[in-house]
Amino acid sequence: MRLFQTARECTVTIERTLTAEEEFKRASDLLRGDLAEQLGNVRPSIEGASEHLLKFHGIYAQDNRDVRRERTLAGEDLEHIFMVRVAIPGGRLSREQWLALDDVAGDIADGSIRLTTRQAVQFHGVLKHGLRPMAARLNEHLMTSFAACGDVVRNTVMCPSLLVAGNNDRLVAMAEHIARTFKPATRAHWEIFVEGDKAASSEPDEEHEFYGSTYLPRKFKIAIASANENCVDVLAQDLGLVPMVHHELGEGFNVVVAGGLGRSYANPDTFARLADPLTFVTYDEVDDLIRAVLATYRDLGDRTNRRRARMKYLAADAGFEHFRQEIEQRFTRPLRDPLPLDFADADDHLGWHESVDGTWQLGLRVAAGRVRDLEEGRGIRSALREIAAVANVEFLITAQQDILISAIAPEERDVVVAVLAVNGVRLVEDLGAVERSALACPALPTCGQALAEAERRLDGVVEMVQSELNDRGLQRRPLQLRMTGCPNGCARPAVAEVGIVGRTKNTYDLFLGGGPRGDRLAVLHQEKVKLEDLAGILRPLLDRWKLEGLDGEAFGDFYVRLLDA
Ligand code: SRM
Ligand code: SF4
Repeated sequence: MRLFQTARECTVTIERTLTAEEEFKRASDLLRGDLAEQLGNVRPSIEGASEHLLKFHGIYAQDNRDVRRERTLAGEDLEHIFMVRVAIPGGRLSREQWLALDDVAGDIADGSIRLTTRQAVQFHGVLKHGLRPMAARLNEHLMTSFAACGDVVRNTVMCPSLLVAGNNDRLVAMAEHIARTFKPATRAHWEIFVEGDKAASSEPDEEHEFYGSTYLPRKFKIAIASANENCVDVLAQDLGLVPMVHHELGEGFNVVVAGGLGRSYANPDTFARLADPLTFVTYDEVDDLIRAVLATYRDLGDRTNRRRARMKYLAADAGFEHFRQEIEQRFTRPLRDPLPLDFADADDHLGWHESVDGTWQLGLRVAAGRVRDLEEGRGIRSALREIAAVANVEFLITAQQDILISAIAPEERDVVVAVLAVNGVRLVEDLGAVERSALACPALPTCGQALAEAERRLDGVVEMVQSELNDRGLQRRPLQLRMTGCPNGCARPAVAEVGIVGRTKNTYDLFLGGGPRGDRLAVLHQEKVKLEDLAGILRPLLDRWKLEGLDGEAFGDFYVRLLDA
């Protein structure tokens, strides 16, 4: 039985209700719109349909929300700024690339490099006239913001342990391969942002053979996880690949599909959903499988309502079996049963680890992913810059917003440690249990969707929760805390042990009971909590965890056991 019509069969009905964004894409001349003209004018903003197209180029039009009200009251224009996201497949950067990012942060952005929960990099506070120079500088160092956002396959995340050269060579290039295959083919970005007036714009350009001119209904996220631990939150992804060995077929991937965490208060039919196991494929089959899943989404995803355009809703509305049949049809052969998945707790990869080639890797926590000096010329930004300049290392960004300095030669370990010490960068041994794993999204003042603070309040919240643990002698017990300014869930609070989700300017919904393995959704414990009341709400639960918790039982597991009792 066929549950869906194909996109072609649906054309007549869909065309009446397509979202404005679908029309913008179709009419955009392959993502050009009037971006070139708008970039050239003296206004500080980009407006109209091109503001949407800008996202495909990795750029978000924002305004400084700290001054929005006073400017509006004074009848002044907003302070227009831009966020630029650089897609970094698997989060892997050479030292030259790190230095280039650092230069760009200082010369064109607000002096910080923001590591994201998808192993990418964001720059904030970029002015319009800085967008073209930034694109050119990134391009010189083989980086780009193109397709870091927009209705395409987003930055593919990958467990850093799979990326360490020599560990598993076949996996090392996988995230890059996915990025190359599913990057839009149009030359628009290079023409408009990189080459500018030098671009030979009269040459014909081509649509991507897979996407066509309307790309995907919305974003699509892929992760490659380790089979042992779930640091990338693979079940929060549209498509997750877990390298595993099949008893008959040998090496391949267990595939999970249709996860996603975003919700919206205004749309009660939106929800977080964990991915379901789909199948096991061999290495030879994985490209076809990715394409089949994506084609299902491209053809059948909702292009009439962007709030429900993610693939998870397709699977949920149709029922997983029907959704699976649609994928199978596009895969053109039967899908095997998946293998069982059994993750251990997520590894944060912090601290020292020896690689199989004899080099070392040092994982450093970056609070809320914000690489910035806290005093002039001293701090984590200066430290990473100096290390990149003097040592022959690589950098890996993790899905926990942290950074790993990789490929450190044994004789360079002391230099690295000395530079970090001079800059006051704390190593994992000096971190509290809560701060070690805490995440926060950027929220205010840059994010246009933020209802409440997140990144700027994280330290205070971490300190408060840590102090509650300390008071109970639980200071060494890990507790995963994630905070976001709205229910879009960019720091993945929906799978955290403690998820703090912005509801109004001063209140948050408190979610508890996600798992440290990322395999369980947290449940709403209390709505509209003020941060000053958080400790009081957690206190009795922490008391019971201490008294009634089983040996080594994680807080999230304990909380769910309490609910079930
Ligand atoms: Fe996100 C939108 C930041 C990971 C779900 N996200 C945004 C925007 C672009 C706000 C906007 O649309 O105007 C935020 C930029 C704020 C700023 O000022 O920088 C933003 N998201 C982030 C980052 C930087 C958070 C971080 O702390 O690192 C992450 C960048 C990822 C990257 O490098 O590509 C980020 N966002 C996520 C994740 C987690 C993940 O992918 O593992 C999620 C939940 C998973 C999911 O997709 O379901 C997530 N972001 C969203 C959503 C909700 C999507 C939905 O299904 O409805 C939005 C809203 C939207 O797309 O309209 C959103
Ligand atoms: Fe913005 Fe909400 Fe994402 Fe935070 S969770 S960055 S507030 S969209």
